[in-house]
Amino acid sequence: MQLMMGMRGAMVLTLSLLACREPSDVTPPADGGPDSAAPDAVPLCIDDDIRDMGAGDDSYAAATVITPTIGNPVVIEGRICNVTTEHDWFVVQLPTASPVGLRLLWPSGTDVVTMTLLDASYDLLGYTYNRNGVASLLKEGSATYYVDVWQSWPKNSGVAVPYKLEVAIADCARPGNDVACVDPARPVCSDIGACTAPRNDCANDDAADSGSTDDGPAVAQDMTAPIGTPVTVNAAICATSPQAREEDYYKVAVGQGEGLVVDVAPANGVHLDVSVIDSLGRSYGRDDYRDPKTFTLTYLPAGTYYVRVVQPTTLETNPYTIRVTRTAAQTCSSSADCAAEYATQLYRGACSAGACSFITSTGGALGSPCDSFTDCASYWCSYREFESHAERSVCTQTCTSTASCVSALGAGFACTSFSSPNSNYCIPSCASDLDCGTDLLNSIRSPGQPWHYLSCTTSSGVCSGPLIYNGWDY
Ligand SMILES: [Ca+2]
Ligand SMILES: [Ca+2]
Ligand SMILES: [Ca+2]
Ligand SMILES: [Ca+2]
Repeated sequence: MQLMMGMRGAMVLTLSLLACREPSDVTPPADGGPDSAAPDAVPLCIDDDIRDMGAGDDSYAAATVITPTIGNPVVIEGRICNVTTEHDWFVVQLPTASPVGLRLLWPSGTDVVTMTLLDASYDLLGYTYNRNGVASLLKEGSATYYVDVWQSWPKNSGVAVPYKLEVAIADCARPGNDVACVDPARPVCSDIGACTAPRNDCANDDAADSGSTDDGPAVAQDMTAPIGTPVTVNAAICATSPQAREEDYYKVAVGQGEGLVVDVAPANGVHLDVSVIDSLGRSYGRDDYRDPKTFTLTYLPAGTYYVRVVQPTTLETNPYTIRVTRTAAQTCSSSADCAAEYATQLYRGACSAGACSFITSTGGALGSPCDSFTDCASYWCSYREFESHAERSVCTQTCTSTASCVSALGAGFACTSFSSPNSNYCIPSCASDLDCGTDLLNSIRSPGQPWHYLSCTTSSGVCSGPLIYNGWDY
């Protein structure tokens, strides 16, 4: 993309970028955004930063060089105003082509500050603006990136707004991918996808968070003990949020075919988010709506498993207790064994060497066994989280009638009956609500169950909704 500077160039850039913005990154201002009207009188920029003294940094040719290394972000402090010539350009130069993470912070309010990211050929990689005071971009594919910081609202505003620009090599690829951070000094995958040091923000936290922390898998507390011997840790946690970053990690090593029971009991009635993951970050189970929670996992492949605890809703520090128990090894003989324990365990459909693993093949034809959408050429797998009899799960397709399912997949299949016609697909005929699986977003649990199960009409074998999606029934 050829960039032209000056008011007319800026307008062209704005309009073309609006057409390709990513919706998740962009909050259009309600009362106007980047200026596309004719220019008014333009004031000078007052209180600009030191890089705008002298020749300035208002074009990519005059960009300030940033050379982040693996580790914590480079932090640049600057000021930006909305006069037509004021842009702050940076060029990020990395040793090799690597993902880059950027975060821009400024006082939230009415000011809209915009960050544009280009590659070495000035092709657009990303674009974000809002008035919330924080904007992030995480992109890959280059060793050289150009970053343009500019103010798009209010228009013709000559008083500079302070900002901080954080730039890092995104060595853990995506925010929260803590398992990719193997250095105990930098165990946390930050909001911009870089392994960073923990922040230790909580008051009255537990012993594991004083001094060093347990904020990533690389520094997880080891709860491995002999089979059948529970290990209990009394801990505490505050919110994970921009104000207070806190996670507690635990790990346990198991042998082939063993199981785990993980109990997490918060005090003070607070809700915790708990996940059990493997060394690749794959989730093995969930229990989102019960506090206290219990996860029961079976037929695990030998390896190290991690329990991640976060407190999403309240800032203050609350105590909780975690108990982990290894259970005796069993040997699976078929995928039915893998499906037998289903209430809080995600189905892993491959019985291999006596343990149950995720199916990792891709492109499966209709009727092929599956445990996730990526196993199937159609991207439709009939498995629905925490259903019973998941061993019947196969690659499937959307449908409008049970007759079409029988035609495509054979007897014993039915078309779901959700309220949105486009979300129905062929699944094995149900004999109970548990066979239908769950609506993960519905917090009203079925009696005696950790989840809200969908409804089975036993006479027809049809599962029906409604489902909740982003707050809407469909
Ligand atoms: Ca400036
Ligand atoms: Ca400038
Ligand atoms: Ca803690
Ligand atoms: Ca912690």
